[in-house]
Amino acid sequence: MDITIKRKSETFVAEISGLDLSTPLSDADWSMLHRAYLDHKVLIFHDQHLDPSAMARFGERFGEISPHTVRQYRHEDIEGITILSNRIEMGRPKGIRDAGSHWHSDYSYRAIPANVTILYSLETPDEGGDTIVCDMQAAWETLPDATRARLDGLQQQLQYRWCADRDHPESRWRLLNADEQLETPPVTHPVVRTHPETGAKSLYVFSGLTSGVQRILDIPDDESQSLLKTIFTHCEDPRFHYRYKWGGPGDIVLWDNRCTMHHATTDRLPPDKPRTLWRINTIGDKPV
Ligand SMILES: O=C(O)CCC(=O)C(=O)O
Ligand SMILES: [Fe+2]
Repeated sequence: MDITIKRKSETFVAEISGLDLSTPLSDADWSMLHRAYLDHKVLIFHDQHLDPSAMARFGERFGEISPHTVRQYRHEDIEGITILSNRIEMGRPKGIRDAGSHWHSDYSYRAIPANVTILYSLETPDEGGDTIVCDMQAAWETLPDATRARLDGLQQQLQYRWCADRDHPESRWRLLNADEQLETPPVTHPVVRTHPETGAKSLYVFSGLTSGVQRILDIPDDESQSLLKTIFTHCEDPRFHYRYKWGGPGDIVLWDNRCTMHHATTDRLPPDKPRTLWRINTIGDKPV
């Protein structure tokens, strides 16, 4: 079967057909797929049939698998797979109910954040639970020159679930136990990062609460706040976004966390619309 690659949006996202990801990929297929990953940032596949080990084998093509920070919902056979689900089974949640209904990039709060995120659908609702991705290279390239000149080279400090409002129910002070607090110290990352494989620059700062951006370093506090506001508002522009409506079991959506951010919509998904996905992440590089 011929492999086809169809671009879905002006600057990023491609749908690939003609590839069966349940069997080991030949080196030629992997090299084509890796090129597509760098060119389109987000790849979509349909009608795939993966068991946990096939999912892990596919993930390993992108690098070393990095298990989720939340241990409770790791797959019982393969710890690198985390279950995202709004199902309740025997009185207990089957998976993470809402893995991020705000703009974020996976593990940006770690010293070494994620490279790829791969999501594989086992069941999807007829309505709701879409996943939105944002092209952070396009967002960077369309900022005014003066803003780009100001931002380039700046560093930010962030910490998992840091929030100016300590009483926020989702803040680290409300949600994390002592061990989890110790495991998530503040980290410093550039505001604009250079992709380690393509050399392209992207914005690398995210408004979601899990990203926990505290401030841009070495500039006055009010300027840090106003620059962050400028960036977050700029990235809200739908021309950088692609909204994926899950089509049913066997869909795969994967993205490059080094040059995109994403937004789940599972916070508004009612419990009578079951949605269950498997997720894998691989370890990326220290952002520079
Ligand atoms: O469930 C989704 O649509 C995305 C989940 C997500 O952001 C994540 O697992 O990091
Ligand atoms: Fe995420």
